[in-house]
Amino acid sequence: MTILQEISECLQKGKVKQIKALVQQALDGGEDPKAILNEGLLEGMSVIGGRFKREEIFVPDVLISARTMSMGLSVLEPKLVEVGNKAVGKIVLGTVKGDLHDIGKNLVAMMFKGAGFEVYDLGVDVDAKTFLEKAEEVGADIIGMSALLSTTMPAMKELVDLLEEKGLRDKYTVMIGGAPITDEFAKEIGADYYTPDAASAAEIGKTCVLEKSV
Ligand code: B1M
Repeated sequence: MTILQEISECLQKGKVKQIKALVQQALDGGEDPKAILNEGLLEGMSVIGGRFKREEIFVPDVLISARTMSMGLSVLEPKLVEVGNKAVGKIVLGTVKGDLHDIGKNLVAMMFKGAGFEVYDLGVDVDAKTFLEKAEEVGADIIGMSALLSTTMPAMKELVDLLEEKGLRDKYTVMIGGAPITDEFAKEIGADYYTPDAASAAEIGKTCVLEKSV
């Protein structure tokens, strides 16, 4: 078994205590941090997602794997985030109201930090008003929302509507993502960008802010 497979297995089995040492061992052995993320941690979480869907495992099992994932990510974060000197811009980020999934959102935060952004992470279960208040307070360029449940996707539209209502729609770039989100949905609710993963979110965010500043 390769070390990346071991990491995936460790996450699937929810071995919270072992994961840090294993990720560190992989880094010390010269594995690419992105491979550790994609082929180790995310691969394991994808297996867990499939088992959860087929009802072979249940919420407590998923929670343990999610905690293991976060532990693994904490070792990986400094390697994934190589911040440049100059602040590119500011993003206010969170998971929408009613939704407690934060692993993807945390990855998005990491990638934006790595792209040189100041990241204001509001956590989970964030309503539209809170997103907007924070964005106004810090002078954000981007508001980023994550949703993992089909039932919480509509909460994204509430922010777009609130921005329209306050005459602030053009002030912010609205970016959205999460497993059930699509490009079509983004267009439908009037968000500026949907991206399928954290790395492309940061790339697009950076391009956007740099273009606006020219
Ligand atoms: Co939940 N859950 N969950 N869960 N969970 C899903 C999402 C589900 C698809 C599982 C399934 O049935 N197959 C399903 C949703 C079905 C649906 O609505 N379509 C589901 C369900 C039903 C539920 C509960 C309702 C279960 C219950 O209680 N009966 C409940 C809801 C709680 C709530 O939020 N109110 C629930 C609870 C949980 C746990 C708490 C146990 C745990 C979350 C722990 C945590 O996040 N701290 C959990 C988990 C872990 C999952 C799965 C297994 C994994 C999600 C994950 O972290 N993936 C998930 C199954 C799945 O997705 N296949 C599932 C890894 C993560 C890196 O991916 O977040 O998609 P993701 O992020 C990606 C991209 O989407 C993108 O970047 C990342 C990759 O680079 N991205 C963005 C994300 N946000 C972005 C924002 C952007 C741009 C890109 O711009 C701003």
